[in-house]
Amino acid sequence: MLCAEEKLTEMLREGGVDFTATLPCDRIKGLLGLVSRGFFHVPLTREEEGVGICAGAALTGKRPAMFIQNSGIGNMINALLSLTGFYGLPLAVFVSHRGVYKEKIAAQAPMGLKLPGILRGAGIGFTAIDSASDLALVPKILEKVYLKNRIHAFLLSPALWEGSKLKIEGNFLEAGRKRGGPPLAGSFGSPKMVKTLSKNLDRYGILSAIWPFLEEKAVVCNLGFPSRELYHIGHRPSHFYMLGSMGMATPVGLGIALSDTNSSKEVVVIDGDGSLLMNPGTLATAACLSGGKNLTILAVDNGAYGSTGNQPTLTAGCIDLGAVAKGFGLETVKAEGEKELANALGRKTKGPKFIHALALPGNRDVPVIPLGHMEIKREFMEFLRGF
Ligand SMILES: Cc1ncc(C[n+]2csc(CCOP(=O)(O)OP(=O)(O)O)c2C)c(N)n1
Repeated sequence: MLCAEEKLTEMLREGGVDFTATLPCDRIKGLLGLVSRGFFHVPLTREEEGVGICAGAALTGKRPAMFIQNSGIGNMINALLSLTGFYGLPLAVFVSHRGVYKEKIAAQAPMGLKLPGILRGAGIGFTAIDSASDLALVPKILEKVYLKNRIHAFLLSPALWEGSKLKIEGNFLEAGRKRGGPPLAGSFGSPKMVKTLSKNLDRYGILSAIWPFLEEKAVVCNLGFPSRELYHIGHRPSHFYMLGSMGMATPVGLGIALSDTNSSKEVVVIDGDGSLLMNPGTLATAACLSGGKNLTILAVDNGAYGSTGNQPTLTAGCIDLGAVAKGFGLETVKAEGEKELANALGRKTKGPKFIHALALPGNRDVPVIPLGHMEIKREFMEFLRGF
């Protein structure tokens, strides 16, 4: 018997889908594994970019489909309306619908709960797929999408995958390594190797190594496992844990640093390669403003969307994140291993500093942060008041 992920991919094939673009969500990692191996597949840096790429593909007569988390709809909405919808191009969007069913992460609720209203308000058709039997609705709608040039969102409840027998083959990086680093199916447009960036420390190892040096500094930490791991290593009121809003850790840190007009106190952002690639413009903003000299951006580059199942990001392919930061004009230090990380943190720079911390992929099995978001904010603001 086929599991829900296999049934859906069969329907996509029968519906003529021939171009896919994905940005991961933990809850659809099995589906993403099948899609990335079975179809022409573009791994995205930002959901909005996928709308443009799929519009281009549709202009050539392709039948594009995107696979994303509902938070990504927030990043896509303008392009969906002013590009795909405006020019009457087809796009099927398969959305991992978070925040509504057995959700452990409170920050998923605001977008998840409001999603139907947002789509309704935008005039975008959508269908809730809450169980395997609802999958029967997909083929007819998909046909309409491509024949009538419509946008349609399929809201995939996590309930759909409950009890799924799909065996996720390790993670994408493991799969790449086991095969000796061959290309992922159709990924990156042209074949690129999947490389591991470090043989040394994983994210937890890096966070443990830098933890003693973070005392008295304002720390803004990336969402997902980075924040969970930092909390587990040792909570301080000076930590602002991002519980959602991928791509916003560095902007938040920059805002804090810019507000300290004497640049007297240090602000450290612990960010990730996936999150920085989603919003790289912020590196340009940080580099070119005259303030924010007290900002350190520590990019834990594990070459993967670690928190959602270690799907490779482009830094595991062809992008050197340190070179990107340097290209924008940031003072950049590469660091691997405990000593280099300590030296990099201690190094004095004239402007904002970018530490390119190379990491092994992987997450430690630590629970979600027990603090509420308002408590995190209160503690952190109190710490900043004494800043
Ligand atoms: C707009 C948006 N798209 C997708 C997600 C799902 N998501 C949460 S964490 C994450 C991976 C972040 O990867 P990276 O910044 O490299 O950090 P890592 O977990 O690897 O340390 C993704 C894709 C999200 N929260 N928001």
